[in-house]
Amino acid sequence: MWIGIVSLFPEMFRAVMQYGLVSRALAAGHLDIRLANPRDFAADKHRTVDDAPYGGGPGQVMMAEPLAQAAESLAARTHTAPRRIYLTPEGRPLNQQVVEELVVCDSLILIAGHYEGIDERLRTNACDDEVSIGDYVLSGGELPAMVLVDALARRIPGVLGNAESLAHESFTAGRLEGAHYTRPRLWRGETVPETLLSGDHAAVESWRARSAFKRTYERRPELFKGRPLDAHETTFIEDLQKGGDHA
Ligand code: 6GU
Repeated sequence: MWIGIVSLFPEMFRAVMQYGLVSRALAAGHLDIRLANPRDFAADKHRTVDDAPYGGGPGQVMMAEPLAQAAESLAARTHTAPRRIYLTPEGRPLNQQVVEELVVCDSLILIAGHYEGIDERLRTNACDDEVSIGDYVLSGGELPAMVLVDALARRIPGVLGNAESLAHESFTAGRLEGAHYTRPRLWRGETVPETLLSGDHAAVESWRARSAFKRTYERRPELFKGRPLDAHETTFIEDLQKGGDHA
């Protein structure tokens, strides 16, 4: 997957590009990330990229032309027409479904805005999509762009080693993950659930399913909406309501 990013602070992206999963995806050639700074496309010697809003009011607005040129310089470096995404709190909320939808794109351009926003004409003419990472306001689109890059990278085929870590994971199956434990067996007086030490694979699987179900039921019951419960899950709920959970 090819991702171009338009940002006034391209150095911020080192944070994701030099560490962890994204850096591995880059090194293995599963992912290619290119950056362009709209300041390099400013028309004046002060390299101005923002101006006062027409009609007055506080704050500054990012000018359309430097952003458009930065995005176009990136698009010229890829072979497929990239889907252009503006990161904004007014965008559609990012969730795993949106990630799955975007990861099938060959190329993306992510546009990170600053100040009070970007000129509306860029949004309507040079963006295909708008994405938000939640109902709170950040000072710029860089962190949201990094969030999206990370979520995408781990869904690119070949990036995650262990297929199981995907299959069992939160939201892939429409639920949260359950509890995990590792050594030592006794930590500060607290032990590990017996079933996990039993070596009984069927019992372990069942324990994990219950643990995941319990967590989802207690914290995010709305995730079950639109998905009928199976017989096991119905029994889990009855157990939980009786206070007799085992996970
Ligand atoms: Cl995508 N941008 C900004 N500036 N703030 C946000 C956001 C995006 N998503 C949530 N808050």
